[in-house]
Amino acid sequence: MLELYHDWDSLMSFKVRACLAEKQLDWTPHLIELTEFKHLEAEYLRLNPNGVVPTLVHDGHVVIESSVINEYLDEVFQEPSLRPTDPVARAHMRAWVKYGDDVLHHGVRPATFEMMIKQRLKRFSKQELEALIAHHPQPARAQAFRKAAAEDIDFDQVNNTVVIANTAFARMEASLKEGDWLVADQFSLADVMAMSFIDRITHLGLAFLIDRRPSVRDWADRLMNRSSYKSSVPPPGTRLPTPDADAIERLKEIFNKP
Ligand SMILES: N[C@@H](CCC(=O)N[C@@H](CS)C(=O)NCC(=O)O)C(=O)O
Repeated sequence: MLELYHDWDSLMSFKVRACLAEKQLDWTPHLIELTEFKHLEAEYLRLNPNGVVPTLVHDGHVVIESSVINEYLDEVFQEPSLRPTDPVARAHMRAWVKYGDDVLHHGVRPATFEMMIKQRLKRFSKQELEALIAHHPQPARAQAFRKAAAEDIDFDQVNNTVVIANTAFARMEASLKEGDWLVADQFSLADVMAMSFIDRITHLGLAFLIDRRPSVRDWADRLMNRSSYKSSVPPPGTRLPTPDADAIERLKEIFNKP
């Protein structure tokens, strides 16, 4: 039995949902709502001491870290395989997945925080927020929530996401000129990683960064048409708030400034 502790509008949860769907595996969901700080409750911290989603439980065995979870799923349930057999191609796949963890996940955070989470946090009173974050295992993240609740959008922060995403799409464009998928001609865990990134960039109103790159646009459309992508997208009502249209226009102006 596979159980997934996840939140709908979470990049890393999306990545594991998409992997489960690609491998046509049934799973039992446990919703851990981040904006309600459910990931910081003692019961969940016992499963995942990092206080983050997702967490997989397979026949009672706990597996954490989304990239580790996806490789674990591909190892245990072999067909269809989402990892190339050639060692060089497999290393390239792992490098993309690591880039997703180290660069892209952190890279989208400023825009997500500024344009989506800030809107959501404003509904808590100061006391309610303090009570919720009192047990946060990472003091720096708790401080970021405090700051976020009190401030307006910081466009310099959002622009950090724009710059990182634009660089990522340039790298992806170069790879996609060589083949249909990020690693040569095989759909792999690298493309699964990218699905959640593309979803977030699109929802942030930053799809103009994808539209500038023809191979990335074509690949993103192919990814979005896969049933695994469609079933992993957060259903209506579970999304973080959509950024204001004015904020997106302002970002485009900053981006297009010579
Ligand atoms: N390296 C971890 C990162 C997980 C992670 O940061 N998840 C985010 C959602 S995408 C989270 O739970 N954030 C809650 C917080 O930081 O308070 C993984 O890949 O599983």
